Amino acid sequence: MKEKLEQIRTAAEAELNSAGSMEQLEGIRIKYMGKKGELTAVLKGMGKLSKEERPVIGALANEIRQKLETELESRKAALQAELEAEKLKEEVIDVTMPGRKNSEGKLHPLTQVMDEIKRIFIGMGFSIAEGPEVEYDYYNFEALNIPKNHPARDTQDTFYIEDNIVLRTQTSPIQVRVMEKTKPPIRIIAPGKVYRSDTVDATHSPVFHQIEGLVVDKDVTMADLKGTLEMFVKSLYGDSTRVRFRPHHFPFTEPSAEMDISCFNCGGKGCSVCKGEGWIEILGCGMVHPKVLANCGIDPEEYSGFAFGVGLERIAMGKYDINDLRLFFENDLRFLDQF
Ligand code: 2NM
Repeated sequence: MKEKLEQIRTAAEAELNSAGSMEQLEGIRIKYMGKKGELTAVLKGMGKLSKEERPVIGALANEIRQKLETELESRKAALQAELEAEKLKEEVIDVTMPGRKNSEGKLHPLTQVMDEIKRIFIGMGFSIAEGPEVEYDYYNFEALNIPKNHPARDTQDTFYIEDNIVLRTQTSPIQVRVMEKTKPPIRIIAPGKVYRSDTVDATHSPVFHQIEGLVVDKDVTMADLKGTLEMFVKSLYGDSTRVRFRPHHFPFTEPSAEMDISCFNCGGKGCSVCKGEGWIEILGCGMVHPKVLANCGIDPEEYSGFAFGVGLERIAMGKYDINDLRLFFENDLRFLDQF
């Protein structure tokens, strides 16, 4: 019996020393010390031993079991440490590595300027109106009192789709459509793309952006026009901005004017931005022509209105000091990233 126990000890110790995984260690525990284990079997068979033998073999068997249990635990601990060390090595993080850069999207500078202008007019009670970019000749020209022989109608200036269908050359056809179906008061801005048959250069593009505005109500006067537009540019360029109006001609407004603002760069003293003038041209405007109101079913004896048109590219070029309009349309990220 004693030899049997020593044999178990030797075999178990050898197996323990060569075990390479937690599963193997558990297998060894079951093999020797489990319910049906070899060592357990010896302890269970103690009853059959003689009175003299029993305490000697019992002591030895217990000693071996304790020894094996201790060794098993320490092998487990060592293996656990080994596995953890390996895992740490595998998952090591180099905290000195540069981080992954999040690429940050931004709005196109024209969209930013468009949003800012919309925000200002919405604050003054205007709503936003939209309409088709492919438009009837009637809405783009005829209703706006632009006569048949007007140079704007020429194929030199306008893209024709068919005889009576064009790419809109301004956003005013939107306003004609709104006037046709809305009883005043009307307070709208009409933002969007417009098209003209221009050759591309630093200041011309066949596609550009406009925001036009329209107010129609009883007793609307030139004073309302001036007050509204002065508020607008003071919001956009700052409270110290001054305005001046120069007489002009548009077929759809009478009287018509162009509005200048005091130079946002030099305040009016004269600099390279305003080319020594102290003033910068910013928009066209006027009182809606009675014929235009009548064309849209609004009685010019009862109602009057003012309208204006702003070129977005020109505003953005001034605001961001951009000298070539083509940059807006090339989508070069080196340009777009700057705004
Ligand atoms: C401008 C300048 C002046 C204008 C006129 C109208 C309408 F539809 F009411 F007749 N909409 N926009 C207008 C007036 C546009 O752009 C430079």
